[in-house]
Amino acid sequence: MIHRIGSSVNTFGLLSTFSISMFVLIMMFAFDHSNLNAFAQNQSLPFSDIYSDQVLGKINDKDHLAEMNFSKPVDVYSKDGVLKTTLVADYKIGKVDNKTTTAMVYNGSLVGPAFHVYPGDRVEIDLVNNLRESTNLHFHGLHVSPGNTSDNIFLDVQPGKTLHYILDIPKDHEPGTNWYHSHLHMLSYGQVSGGLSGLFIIEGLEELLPEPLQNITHQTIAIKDFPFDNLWVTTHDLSNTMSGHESLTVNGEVNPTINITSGETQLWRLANIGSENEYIIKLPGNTFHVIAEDGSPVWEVWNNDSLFFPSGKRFDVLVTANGSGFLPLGVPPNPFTAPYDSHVATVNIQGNQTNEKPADILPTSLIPRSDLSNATIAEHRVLNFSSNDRDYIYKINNKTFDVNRTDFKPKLGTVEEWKLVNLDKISSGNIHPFHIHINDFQVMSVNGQPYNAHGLQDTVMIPTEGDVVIRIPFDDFVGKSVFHCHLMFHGDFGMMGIFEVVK
Ligand SMILES: [Cu+2]
Repeated sequence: MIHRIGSSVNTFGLLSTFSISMFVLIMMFAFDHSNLNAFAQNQSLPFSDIYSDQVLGKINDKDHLAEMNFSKPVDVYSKDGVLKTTLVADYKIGKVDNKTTTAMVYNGSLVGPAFHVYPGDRVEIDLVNNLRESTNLHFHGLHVSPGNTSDNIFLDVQPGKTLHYILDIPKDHEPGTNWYHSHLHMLSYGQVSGGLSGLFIIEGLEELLPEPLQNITHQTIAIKDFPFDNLWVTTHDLSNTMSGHESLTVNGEVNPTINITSGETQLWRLANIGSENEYIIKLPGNTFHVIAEDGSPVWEVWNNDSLFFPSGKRFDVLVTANGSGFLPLGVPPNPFTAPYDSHVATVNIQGNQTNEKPADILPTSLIPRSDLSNATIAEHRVLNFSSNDRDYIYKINNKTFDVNRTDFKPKLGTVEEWKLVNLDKISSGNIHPFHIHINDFQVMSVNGQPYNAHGLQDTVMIPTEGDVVIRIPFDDFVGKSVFHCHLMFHGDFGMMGIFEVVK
């Protein structure tokens, strides 16, 4: 079971083989420059231009230094049904984990502002591109139009330009934790690694909780691996995610403290808003009660001691603090990045009481079940994911992404079943977190075993030599968008396709 991955011995093996393969990949980057040159020529190498002399001059000037602000993300709420705001993408220098760091950030902050909107709201965002390369925006988890200047990842906001995004959030949009980030093909990995992401919360989740829980304390826990440190600047043609020079951040801080009182129940919004790292989050002696996954409230609340977060994953959970003192909000040690990722944050449990029995007040369901098990399937499709790490080629159905090719044309109002097959060997460690824009899906089976879905999701990990079967309802919006591997390096290097919902 994908959710229970933390309790599976195999998973740790999987993760370490993944790490090893990434390490090998990075080392290939470091030493095989014949391939790098080929990529640089067609500008498909992430980061290729970031540290040109021109850019270094810009980021070292005192204007940009003066503006640096690596503090916690700013919360921006809609008002009277409208959220109007500006996102300025620019280079900044600041300190993370006491290391001087060069970043690409929104509004001068390591984590972009957290947007809070309500179903039915209109969102207007001016994206100002002060980078020396194109960028754009994707709203991960939102069920909105993919057209015009809505969640349209085919837009290209060139350097020096501003684009006015307008999103209409449907009145019946599910509440939950989503996020936004740059999604310009071939540059998204570098830009999100560099800092260009933030939370996008659809409010209203607590109204689905039992009355005593509707005013509990919230914590947003936006996890991001941040590989741009001073060493990275001098070795700019490789990701240092696996080279030991990254900082793991939560809300822009390294190892922040999260306060909770013993016996208190809080709502934690956990999100992996980084480009590639995956985490297993656990809090010793405590259990997570999952009330929403990928921004979708569950029809059956489920519990686990650990949660698996590939890039893009979110869980909204209730935690009733058990124990006292300082506990690591943890991930298993990774030999290539230790000690930075031994844990993401520290939880300070104050007091020592358990006067509240969680089972008495916790909900069992947030929304009515809308199981697709008996849905009429309009189309069955098979998507084969395969990697060529040697040549940095990542394919779906033996094809790399082509903006001029529409892979699938689902009909509006139908449900399709997609079998996602990972052809990569276990030894390669290439798990692929599948993500589709606009439309959430239900996981039906994993490796042939029926899967007991608790709700819908938009991101699912396809295990090596394994498969996942999903059912996708294509409701409400026509138009083109994409599905892809959310290990953004793979997506940038081809593992992405286009679907167009037609009438
Ligand atoms: Cu992948």
